[in-house]
Amino acid sequence: MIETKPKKDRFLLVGVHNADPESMERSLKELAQLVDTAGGLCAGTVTQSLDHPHPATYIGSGKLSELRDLLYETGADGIVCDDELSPAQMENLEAQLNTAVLDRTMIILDIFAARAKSSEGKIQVELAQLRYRAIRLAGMRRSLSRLGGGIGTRGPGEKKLEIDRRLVHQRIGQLKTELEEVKRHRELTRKQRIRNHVFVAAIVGYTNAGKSTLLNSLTGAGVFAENRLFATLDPTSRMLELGLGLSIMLTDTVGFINKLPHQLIDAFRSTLEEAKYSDLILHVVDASNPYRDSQMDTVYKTLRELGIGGKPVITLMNKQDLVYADDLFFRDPNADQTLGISACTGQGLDALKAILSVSARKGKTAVQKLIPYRAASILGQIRSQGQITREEYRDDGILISAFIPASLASGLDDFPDIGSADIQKGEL
Ligand SMILES: Nc1nc2c(ncn2[C@@H]2O[C@H](COP(=O)(O)OP(=O)(O)OP(=O)(O)O)[C@@H](O)[C@H]2O)c(=O)[nH]1
Ligand SMILES: [Mg+2]
Repeated sequence: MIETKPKKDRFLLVGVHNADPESMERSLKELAQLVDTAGGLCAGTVTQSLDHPHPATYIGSGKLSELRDLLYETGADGIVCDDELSPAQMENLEAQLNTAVLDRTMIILDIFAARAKSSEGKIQVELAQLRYRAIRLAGMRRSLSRLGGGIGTRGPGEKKLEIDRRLVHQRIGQLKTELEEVKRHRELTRKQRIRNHVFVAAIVGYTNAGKSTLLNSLTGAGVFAENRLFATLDPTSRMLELGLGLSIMLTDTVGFINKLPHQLIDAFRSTLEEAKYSDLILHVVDASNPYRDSQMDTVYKTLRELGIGGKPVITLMNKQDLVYADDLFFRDPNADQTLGISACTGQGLDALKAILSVSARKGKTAVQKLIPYRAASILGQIRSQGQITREEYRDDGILISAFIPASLASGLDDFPDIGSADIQKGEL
């Protein structure tokens, strides 16, 4: 039996740089990875040094003819430009090269569309895709018809994206309403969490840094983690037990990437903002990646763009099992603390838990008290300002163990302290 696999479209990657050829090379390598993730193949690269991409054709006319020749020689199915193209650039390139013209944004949107699982994720991706398309419909229709239904044509859940201008705008309106609804729900859950005073640490970082692997190692969450870009789209939260009844919430989020399309940032704002309402940022870095420094810069830039700043940051230099010994003592100057870990081998995770315990308890005092029933109303305050780790109703009162702000602790001075030994006794 002969198995026929669907043919992969082959693309020439096109990049422009102004001064720093190294950063462009890094960006093109990443673009090749993105194209591969989206199910295409890289057939070659063409680069040009320019102060700004050419406003009409992205690259200059000389390069354009070089690109035309290379398209002919390689028989590639299209080109992918490393920056987001304007509608005019896309139309002009398509007309002059007679081939499918895609850009970095389309590829990232396509990957997101394939990954979207939850209804919120699907709405967000489709909205971002349609916003991108709304101003490029004519050019895209011609360009994509050359690829026969591959990259760039798929919406979430393999659904074909709308191409009729009037319907696109209608659908955008509909999706915005749906998204508002989902957002309201998310707000509610968040408020609930704040009311319960759960300490939240948000795991953020560049795509493929190991965020989901870390959440899995710490909590056994069973989140999909894979050696591919954007494995995670939907935020997942899990409780992490830190001993003595103290638990905090860890939230895994979508990864960042250089030149993350603004349509995605807008559409994913509420998902990405999970980090905004956290008490602490855990910044996971792939320490074994040669480009880790620029990846870290991208993460901080994206956090700023999302209005997330001024929170304590712990940078986790992950994948220490792959790092050479002389590279181990790196410190992130933007973070409050830097810690080397390996989410795979478990190295450094106990130290991380100790740091998390200290952070979660900062400014809080551990109390173990027997509250008489006549003063039971104070439990409401304890619950709202602190975290109760144990609550037991006995004949002589309510026995509680809790972490509470010092100001509240002094208000409990009149009630008897109960040591852990007494608690044990009480149990007997
Ligand atoms: N060797 C090694 N590999 C790791 C480590 N942590 C994660 N990985 C691998 O790195 C790859 C990416 O891991 P994920 O946890 O999916 O990364 P992520 O940051 O969640 O990625 P996205 O969801 O795509 O943003 C997987 O193949 C993991 O097995 C580590 O400590 N050591
Ligand atoms: Mg992930």
